[in-house]
Amino acid sequence: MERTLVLIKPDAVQRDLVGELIQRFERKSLKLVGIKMMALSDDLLDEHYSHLVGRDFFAEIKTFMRSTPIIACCWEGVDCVNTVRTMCGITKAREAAPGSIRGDLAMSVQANLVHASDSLETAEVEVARFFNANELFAYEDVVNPFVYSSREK
Ligand code: IDP
Ligand code: MG
Repeated sequence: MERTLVLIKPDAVQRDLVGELIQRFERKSLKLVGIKMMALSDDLLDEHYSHLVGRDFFAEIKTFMRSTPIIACCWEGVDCVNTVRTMCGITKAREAAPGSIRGDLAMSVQANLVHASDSLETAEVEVARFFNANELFAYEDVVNPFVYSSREK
């Protein structure tokens, strides 16, 4: 079963959307296997946004991401990396599809509420970047037989 990293960003914390965002993933029937509030360090952000080093907005994103603590979540599900990206919508929130988190709830490119891992390889690296092994939990999901058919797992 895939796992993916979601970060609930400072704009969601300030706008009291933490519960709404967690609820969207819960209602989709993704399984929550890790969650914590964190203040992000400069070093961690350099690593996490290393693909954006050199862009003129790099310093601004780091300041934004450090403006409040964030909520890190690890979600599990069949094909959940792509599913969660689709649920988040495209980066430029004001053009994101209605029905997606960004499409429904945000207008900005920078303040777009959530981070979600963009591939299975990235997800593995990112989950390990934000969670220690003992902060991730394996437990029986009793509704699982009603979420997936036996052939899908
Ligand atoms: P993603 O979050 O949709 O995967 P990335 O390209 O990985 O988008 O960028 C990471 C984050 O950096 C975005 O979610 C957004 O907060 C910020 N960002 C990306 N491009 C811009 C930009 O052109 N201006 C300001 N912030 C940006
Ligand atoms: Mg990205």
